[in-house]
Amino acid sequence: MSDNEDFNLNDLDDKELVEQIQDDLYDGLDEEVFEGVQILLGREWDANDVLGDALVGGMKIVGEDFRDGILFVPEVLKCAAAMKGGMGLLRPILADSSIDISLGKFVIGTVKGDIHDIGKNLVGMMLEGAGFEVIDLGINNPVENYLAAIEEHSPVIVGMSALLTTTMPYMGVVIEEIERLGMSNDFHMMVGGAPLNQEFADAIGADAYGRDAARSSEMASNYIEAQRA
Ligand code: B1M
Repeated sequence: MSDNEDFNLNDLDDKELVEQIQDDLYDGLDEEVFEGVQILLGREWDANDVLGDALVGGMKIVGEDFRDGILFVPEVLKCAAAMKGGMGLLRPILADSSIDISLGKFVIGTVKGDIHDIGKNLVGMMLEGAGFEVIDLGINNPVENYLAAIEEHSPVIVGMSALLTTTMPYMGVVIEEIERLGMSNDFHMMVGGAPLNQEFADAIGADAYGRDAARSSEMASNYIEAQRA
């Protein structure tokens, strides 16, 4: 019998379990990540802490080794799949809103040339939890997709996500086109993604810069409440 057969995630204390989930995420072990998240939730951990400490913490390590050429795209794809599995468990909890009244529609999508969607999906979950109806355009969106969604859904906020320094300028293209069409007063424009900052958001004329999922959803809710006051 191998050592592994004796190994039980339940036997680990919280700190060890968080580290184990990070390791399993790194190794792309989706079932183990799922089970680890389940155990932390069973120990009455707050879903936001599970997300931040175990999943986002694990993905940070993956990102560093990806940058340094230790991990490659196929491996990182497995990590991303494991992360999504864990997020699937947290989704109903994070999106469990006690707010009855919808804050309105929030269109969100990753911009053209960019296929990163984990952060965008997280932002979407938190927005749902806050009381928005989220229209998710997915990844790799040209300006036409945003315009079509705006026409179809009349959102209160339009959000764009970019994870690459090469794709973030495309957010400016979308905002310019929206301004050219005279639509910029009809809704708020929020941008976010790891390489962005407030300065960049200001430079391209975005109304808001969302640093992370929790702050983005708080900013969006505050904006709508101020509009309604
Ligand atoms: Co890519 N990748 N990747 N990747 N990837 C990064 C972004 C990178 C920083 C890795 C690195 O070098 N350290 C680097 C970008 C470097 C740069 O531009 N300066 C990089 C690269 C280079 C690439 C490729 C070019 C690699 C290649 O092919 N040679 C390629 C590009 C593909 C493309 O998009 N065209 C590529 C591919 C991939 C995978 C497909 C393998 C996979 C994506 C899988 C998926 O998303 N389904 C992947 C991954 C997973 C990453 C890292 C490791 C993790 C990203 C992530 O999910 N983070 C990433 C390294 C890193 O960021 N540390 C990396 C966790 C997530 C919760 O955080 O996405 O930042 P984040 O989202 C946060 C905030 O940014 C914010 O809230 C979120 C939650 O708190 N936020 C918003 C995000 N969007 C928002 C929108 C808002 C508001 C807030 O308002 C609307």
